[in-house]
Amino acid sequence: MQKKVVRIIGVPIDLGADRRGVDMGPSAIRYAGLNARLKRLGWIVEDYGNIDVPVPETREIKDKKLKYLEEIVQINEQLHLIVAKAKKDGVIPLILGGDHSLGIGTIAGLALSEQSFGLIWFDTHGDYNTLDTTESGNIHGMPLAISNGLGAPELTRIGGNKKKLREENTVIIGAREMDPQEKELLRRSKIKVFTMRDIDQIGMKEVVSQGIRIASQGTDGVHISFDLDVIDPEEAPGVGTPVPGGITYREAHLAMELLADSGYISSMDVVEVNPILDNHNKTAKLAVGLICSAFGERIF
Ligand code: 5AB
Ligand code: MN
Ligand code: MN
Ligand code: MN
Repeated sequence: MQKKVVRIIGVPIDLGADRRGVDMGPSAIRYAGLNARLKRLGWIVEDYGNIDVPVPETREIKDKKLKYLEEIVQINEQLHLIVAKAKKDGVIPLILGGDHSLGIGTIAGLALSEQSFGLIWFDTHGDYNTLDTTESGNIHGMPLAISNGLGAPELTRIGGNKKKLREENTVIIGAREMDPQEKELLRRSKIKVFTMRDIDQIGMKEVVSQGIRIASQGTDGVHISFDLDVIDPEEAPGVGTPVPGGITYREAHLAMELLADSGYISSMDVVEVNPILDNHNKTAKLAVGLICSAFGERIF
């Protein structure tokens, strides 16, 4: 049997968020032992290293509605080509963030591939703001909308002027905080939103089963974009935007285990780990555990 290859791509960006610190996410996740554990699971690990990202203090905010736009465009232009190359090489891209604005480049890169994909977005937030709806001007609150062709043209045109995702194959899991206009926009889309209430009512197992069904229907694979802030801050204190009432440690693992069992995972982002706010790298260690569950690690 051919050995499976995962290609790790670090994106140390925090220009998309207000708080500094998530730029150290890729280091923290590697420090928590990611590569060795993936190898132990039988994966061939190709670590690409990190993309070049400018330091915020060397730049200025030109547009308060789209903070660090130029820099974020330039980073996602780089990232989308690297992700497209990984797909072409037939390896699984695993992107380590960094803030969630990198989702723009990942998805634009995947969209260049001949293989189609569904998308499961684990997040507290909808990340569906546009230039018109954003209250913060932070681009990490926009990547899902951008990938669906909504928002600043400088960002939607990365990787070509088309929608990068299939709405009917797109799912959000774990939502519990969205801006009013963002909610309206999401309601008008075909994106399926599973809120924390859905998880409370029907359980993570059922939510993920339905999510997999939606994301895999008629597609060649499923991309997982995992924002660590979906987990309760008790378990994941080191995130850019902590919000109470998140999913538990085990719910997060169960979700990854079910996804691994499905055999559909074709790429993954793990974003918003903030070592400055973390407690002895707890959140980065959790991120590594979740990646391993998604890549086939079993308790027994
Ligand atoms: B994250 C907020 N909706 O637009 C905004 O962490 C938060 O990638 C965005 O999910 C959170 O600034 C972005 C208030
Ligand atoms: Mn997010
Ligand atoms: Mn979030
Ligand atoms: Mn955040």
